[in-house]
Amino acid sequence: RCLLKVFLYITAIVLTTNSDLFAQLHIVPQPVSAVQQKGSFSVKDGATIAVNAESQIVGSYLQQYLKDTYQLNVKVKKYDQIPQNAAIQLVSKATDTVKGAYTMLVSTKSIIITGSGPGLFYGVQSLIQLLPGTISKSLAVPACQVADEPRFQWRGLSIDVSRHFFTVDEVKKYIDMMAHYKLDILHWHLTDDEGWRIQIDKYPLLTEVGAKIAYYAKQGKFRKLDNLNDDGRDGFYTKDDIRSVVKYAQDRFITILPEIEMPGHSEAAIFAYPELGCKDSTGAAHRVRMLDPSEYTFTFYENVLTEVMQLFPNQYIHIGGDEAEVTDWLKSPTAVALMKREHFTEPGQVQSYFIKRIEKFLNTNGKKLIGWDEILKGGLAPSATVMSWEGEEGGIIAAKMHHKVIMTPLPQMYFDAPQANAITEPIGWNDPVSWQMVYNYEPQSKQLTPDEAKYILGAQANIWVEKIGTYKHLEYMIYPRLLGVAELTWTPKAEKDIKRFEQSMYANYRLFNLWDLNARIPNADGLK
Ligand code: TNX
Repeated sequence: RCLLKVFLYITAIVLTTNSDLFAQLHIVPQPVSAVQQKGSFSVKDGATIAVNAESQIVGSYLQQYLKDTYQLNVKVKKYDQIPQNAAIQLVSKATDTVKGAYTMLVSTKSIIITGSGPGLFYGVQSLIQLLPGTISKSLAVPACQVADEPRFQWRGLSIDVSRHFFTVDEVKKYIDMMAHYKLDILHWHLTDDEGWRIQIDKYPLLTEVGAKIAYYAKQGKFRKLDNLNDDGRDGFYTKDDIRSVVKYAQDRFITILPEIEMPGHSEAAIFAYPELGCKDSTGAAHRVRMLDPSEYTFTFYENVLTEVMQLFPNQYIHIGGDEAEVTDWLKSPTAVALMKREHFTEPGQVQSYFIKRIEKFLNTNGKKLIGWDEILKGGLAPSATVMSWEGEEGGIIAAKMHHKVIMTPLPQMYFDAPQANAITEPIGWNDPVSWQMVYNYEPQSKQLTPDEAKYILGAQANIWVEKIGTYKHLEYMIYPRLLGVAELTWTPKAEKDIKRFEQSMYANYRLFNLWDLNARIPNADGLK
């Protein structure tokens, strides 16, 4: 099977790419401008990466990459003034251009990358994509001139660690692969019905009980779950784990957006602390996924968020808000009393009240709230950012209200859908979403005026793992489709070209091979 796989890899690459990889520069996402020149430069064992104080982290990153990937040992040397004869020169320059902008000049004498912190890092990623797919002590890079900057500042991907737990090392590999394609936001879906994955000191049962849902389900103490024989389902991250992932991401210029779900999708938390759950007038929990809008719940979640905010230095916190079964609240004495007091006529207003209270709390602590598009129901919280997943409609409405928006619509941005064939890739819901569909997605809808379109921060691909039981399977769902997301969020709209992209995408399979990345191979099974 392994031999067959190697054979398929090679045929797919040979069939679909130009056999001479140097005939064209293959950088994904396509840079704003990239011009190939005559000749090449070889990065050799013992070469020097010259850095200044600000480019040191990126220099060490490249050094480590060359060692891990090619067993090539290079030196990093720090200078006040970078010498012009060094093989690789990483020149950090504070620029007043777009965040992430860089230039790269590969001549027959040297490689010079110039940019600010993230820009330098992205320049290094472009360099990495020009390196060969075989291990050698001399890596030839085609001479070229690249000038580049991103179109959007939100280039995201999510990971669901609730339905299936992924280890710290797996999350770090996920981050590494995102970084290769210049993505900059990892949305970490840390809580859901099937598991609470983040240590909270004040409420230890969240992880002692809420992170062991599969164990309780096997004992018949929690409802029946799909894929129960998936052994890796349970687990959680300690605070040290979280800090180490945050730092790892930071070094790769990736911001982590933590998500703590409320008021729906909260079954694991309620299982650990039943007092949180929505009850009927007899006091019995009549639904186990919905939080009761009680003072106990608000205090509990404010305490949780206080600990979460300490771990994540970024400005945004995602509070979920999707698929809340708001009609459940009509049976809850707490919610009914709240509706009476606030003169609400329908339970959607309770959802809005809930989110607005949480937003106020976050804002008081210097953070901003993001929620799924259902937070529009009953009135949007004053400064909330909306993630539009049920198509683009919620995002369009929010942008017209001058709220910030991240486009992550079904079907194009949903990577839990099969890539080509629902029979050979049995996920269970959603029609196939091909890499071509992903590539052709345009985040700034025609329904928006140019002024409204500015509220679209970018786009993000989402993946849910109810039916995905291993890290390898997760990679298979994400690649190569993620390369499409990289290009649609980075490359100027006018530069997009699906034929050229297809070539570059296939050229990247030689790197997938080096990285041991389990990407689906289009065409290998006769399906695009
Ligand atoms: C809806 S997409 C969800 C996820 C599920 C997915 C598939 C979204 C915001 N919420 O929690 O995993 O459907 O069941």
